[in-house]
Amino acid sequence: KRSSRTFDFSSYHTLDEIYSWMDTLVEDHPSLVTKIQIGQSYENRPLYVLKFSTGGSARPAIWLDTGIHSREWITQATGVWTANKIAEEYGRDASVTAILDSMDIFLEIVTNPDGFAFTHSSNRLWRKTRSINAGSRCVGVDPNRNWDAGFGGESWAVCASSSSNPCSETYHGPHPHSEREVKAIVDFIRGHGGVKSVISIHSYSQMLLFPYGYRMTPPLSVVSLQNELAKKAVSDLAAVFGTKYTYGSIANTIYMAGGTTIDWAYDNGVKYSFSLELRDSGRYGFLLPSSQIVPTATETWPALLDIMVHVLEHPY
Ligand code: PAY
Ligand code: ZN
Repeated sequence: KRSSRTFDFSSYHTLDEIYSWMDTLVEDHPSLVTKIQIGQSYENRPLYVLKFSTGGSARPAIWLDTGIHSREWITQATGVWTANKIAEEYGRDASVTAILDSMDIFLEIVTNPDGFAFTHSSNRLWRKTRSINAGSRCVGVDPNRNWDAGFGGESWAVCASSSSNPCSETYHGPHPHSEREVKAIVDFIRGHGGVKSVISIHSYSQMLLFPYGYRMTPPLSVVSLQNELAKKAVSDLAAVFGTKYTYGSIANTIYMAGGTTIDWAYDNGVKYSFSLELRDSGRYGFLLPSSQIVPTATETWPALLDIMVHVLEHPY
């Protein structure tokens, strides 16, 4: 019989392997985990989300996504490990139990499945979606520039925000939410109505980021809170293996970027919106050796828990 536990968490897997593993996780934890489909990708692949819930109706929720940029393989791998961890720790770990006794967790592991399939078949370093751009030979839109928050903006004074050129790695797309993979999440979060935290997981750079990316000034009403929470999270992460993370707003910590996931979430009422940039800091970059999967996921876990517990303890 298949088992979610005998899966090799220390290897990188294909889309089919991850999708089939999701079914075994659901089989192994039928009263906790369900799989829902929130849409279809440009190439008609299903967009699956794991729902962790102990019942109730219209409970507040935490949204996690990994792999919106397909080449960031450590993130989908961390998503798999984290899904298994959540399922195994419910009823054992006090924090996970408390969180799931009053909130639901949604986790989209392969947020850009077309791109992910393409990183396996053709180009390991593909970042964008795989949508065809009218009038251009270049394929794909950057799904972390496609959200309706500071969309566009390549004309701003500070560079590296986003591009109107379909051949660019940071092409923002023809209009906000043009990408099905983005629109599916927008519709899901809007339709749900009770998402209190969005944590969007990228690699690499070892950072914990919060809004804004599209302007230099973070939201003043929450910036000290975000700084406090981020400080605790990165310190608990570092306590595991000594891995050092920096933290701050996207614009102040990495660069300006218009149209990002967490800026959209924050501007649409999700107070606890964070983005993680996992290992490493550049030696291997996107090609992080598989020997680092379990260590990376293991050290990220306490940081995720810090945010989730904070959300649980500060209802709004
Ligand atoms: O995490 O939202 C964030 C920050 C902005 C990211 C982006 O450019 O979309 C940062 C990059 C990413 O994870 O996509 C950083 C990596 C190293 C890159 O591709 O430059
Ligand atoms: Zn990314």
